[in-house]
Amino acid sequence: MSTVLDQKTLFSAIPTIKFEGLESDNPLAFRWYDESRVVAGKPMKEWLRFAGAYWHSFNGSGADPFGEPTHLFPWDAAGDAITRAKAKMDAAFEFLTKLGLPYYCFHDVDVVDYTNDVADNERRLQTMTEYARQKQQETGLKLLWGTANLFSHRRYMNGAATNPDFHVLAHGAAQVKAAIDATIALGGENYVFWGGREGYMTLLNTNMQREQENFARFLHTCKDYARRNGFRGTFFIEPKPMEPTKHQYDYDAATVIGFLRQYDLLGDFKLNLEVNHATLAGHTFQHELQVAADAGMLGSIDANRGDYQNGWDTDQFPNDIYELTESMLVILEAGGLQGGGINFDAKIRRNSTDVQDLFHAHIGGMDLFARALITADNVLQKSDYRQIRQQRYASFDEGAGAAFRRGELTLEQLRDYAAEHGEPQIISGRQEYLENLINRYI
Ligand code: XUL
Ligand code: CO
Repeated sequence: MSTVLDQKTLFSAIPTIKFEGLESDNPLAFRWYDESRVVAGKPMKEWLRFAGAYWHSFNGSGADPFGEPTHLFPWDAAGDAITRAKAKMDAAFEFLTKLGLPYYCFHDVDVVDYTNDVADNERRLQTMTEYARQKQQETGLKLLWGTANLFSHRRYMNGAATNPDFHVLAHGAAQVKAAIDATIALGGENYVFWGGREGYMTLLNTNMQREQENFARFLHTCKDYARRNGFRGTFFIEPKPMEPTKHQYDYDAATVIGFLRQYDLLGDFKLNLEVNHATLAGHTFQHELQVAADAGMLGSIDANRGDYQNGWDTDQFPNDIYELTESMLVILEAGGLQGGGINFDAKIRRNSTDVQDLFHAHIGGMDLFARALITADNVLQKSDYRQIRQQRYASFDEGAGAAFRRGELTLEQLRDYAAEHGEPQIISGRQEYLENLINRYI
């Protein structure tokens, strides 16, 4: 994308990407992702529900704090805001269709440039919503989720829903209203809140309790509006511990679940978990998935990966089969994602400037998830993985252990059990055996 190509020809040299299997050495083909192959009772396509992320693939310029853009998109030179937005959407749908991605996701400002005029922004988004609706009809592509960007504009520097200034909160609400309208009009299946600036930089100027109460009230207000207007999908909160704020309120899955419970939002909201956000919070992705699954809140995934050496959100495409297989074990055992899918919230590197790079990135990610799905299913079906874990807790399935779980034992009775039965056996957790098991099925 470093050379400014004619808009219509940007992706024209790239063929439609097909499944060719493991024998293929074609880098523009899938080796694992065979969308109709049935795994664990469902076609892969239904387990994975892949989505392309508008913001990275069609807005991400490759610029970093040290350097100017390296991805020069031809649609940026196409004329006025709506003409540019339409040219970008043509390219986006061409890309998504060629890859066979069934879904896409966007922020309001990804689709069309916004100004400071609320009514003008609404008109712009409505125009582009109508354009997208036609494109969806032509291609069969669907909207996995919509969202509003309440973090880039300077007015949000102190937060949107948690801003100390009500006037700013109202602007955030105006944006969410328009983004919900667009999501409903496009048959969007979910709506995401990622609170990039919903947090604080220093407690010295922050009333944390007030901000969190306002945040909850804001979410209730948005949810009530959407429900009144016919939105039946799920709202997702996307946890992240920091960046851009020093301390984000939606720190991790457990924190968000506690927040939703405290403010009576559990019925309408689930979680959209992102790999690189999990690792920034000091967790594995698998941990975050399991916390959500255990609460019945595993909604959707933002797929990417971080960098072992960097402490920030590098949003690289996933490429670690071991990590993903462990993640797929959690997802399969939870029965899949609730309403969501796998959105590639990932960007090609600043110096990846060939048109093919965006395809290679997505093909790699899709193949990796497909392979992880197959591998995890094999581990569950063919190995003693489940049995080992079940056996580990067997002492709670009968006798005194089961009585304890039923709440029938007092502290004195537990004490007497310990005294009567002497010192427990040393029982191995067998971690290395289990790790080898996963590698065996990879
Ligand atoms: C930022 C991030 C966002 C959300 C949507 O780290 O992940 O792109 O996914 O606002
Ligand atoms: Co994300």
